[in-house]
Amino acid sequence: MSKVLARKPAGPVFNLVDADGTADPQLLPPLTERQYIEMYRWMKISREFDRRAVMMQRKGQLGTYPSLEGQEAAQIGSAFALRKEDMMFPTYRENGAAMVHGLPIRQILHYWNGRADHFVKPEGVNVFPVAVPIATQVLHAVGYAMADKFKRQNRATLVYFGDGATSKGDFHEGMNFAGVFRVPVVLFCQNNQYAISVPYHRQTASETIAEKADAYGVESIRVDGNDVLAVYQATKNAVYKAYLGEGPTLIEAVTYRYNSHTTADDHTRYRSSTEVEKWRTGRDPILRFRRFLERQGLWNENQENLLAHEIQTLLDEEIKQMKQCGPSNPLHMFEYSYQDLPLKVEEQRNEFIARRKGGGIECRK
Ligand SMILES: Cc1ncc(C[n+]2csc(CCOP(=O)(O)OP(=O)(O)O)c2C)c(N)n1
Repeated sequence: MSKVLARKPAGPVFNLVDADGTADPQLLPPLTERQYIEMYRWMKISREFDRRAVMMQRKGQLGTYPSLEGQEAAQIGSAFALRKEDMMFPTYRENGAAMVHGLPIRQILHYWNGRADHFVKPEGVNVFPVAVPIATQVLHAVGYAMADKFKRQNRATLVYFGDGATSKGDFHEGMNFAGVFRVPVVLFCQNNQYAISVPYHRQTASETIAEKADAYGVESIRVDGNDVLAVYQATKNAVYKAYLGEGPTLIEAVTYRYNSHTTADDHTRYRSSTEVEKWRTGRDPILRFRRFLERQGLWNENQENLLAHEIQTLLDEEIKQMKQCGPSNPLHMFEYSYQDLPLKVEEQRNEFIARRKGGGIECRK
């Protein structure tokens, strides 16, 4: 008779602040009131930035844009747990995390506006360029962290990816290598429930992403990705472990994306509005943290209004600076990858120039 192997039940989701903002004071991370408010401020900047970016895309001022709305706690909480010298490897969706780690907002806008020439990161900002191919950055990050280990650099590398990326070989190769060589890397999965239109249950038969770490001898934690303090604490622990030379950690932050995958798809075609509303109204990360701050006596309506005004002024200025750079140069898509263009790519470039002639898009150079 065949034996049916019992599945291990999914572990609990690590959570510190409830939806109504209540928390056990004994369990809270040792943060100052200023740090709490700073976290809240960045969550609000991220959301407002995101909404403005979507609007700019609609007006033709940015290219395709991947919204992060709903994922602010996962991004801000994790980025806050890094020191300036730690390295961050984002995907295309981590605009909030990248700005917390020091990437100027106008530069993020330049990227989405196709301005490769303005996307050289400032000295000392440890954010790797955006990865659009799914999961490739896992390998880059693991290699980067391994180099740090060889050089005895006492720092951590954090790499972001989505639930869909865990179906790629790169994720598994990175996990395996990180596990065998005890690499100082934090593998941070934002499980936002969808890979474009593919829901979690079609992505993997595993109950959780976190449990995938077991096979590689890597420690993991499943955290409420809409609870900024829980995300912060889980990441801080993982980062410390990396500093101490105790190897990698996989973090699964359970969260939800409110909008379409990017401005190029329509999420109403693959999920119900009831499902989206359930997350928006019941589990919103910003609302939850605001309630927490209010309960702590750290926040009120007046401060909220002042912050809204500050953010508007900040974003107006960043957008103005970006627009002052003029239109992007489409020919740049052929640059920055090769010293000498391979024949095929050169042909494509020449064809592009020929087709564009008189087409209204300026090709400088
Ligand atoms: C190698 C590769 N294959 C396919 C794609 C097309 N693609 C873009 S985003 C995406 C889904 C990614 O989902 P997930 O990893 O969950 O991240 P999310 O976008 O939800 O943050 C796919 C398949 C790609 N960019 N790269």
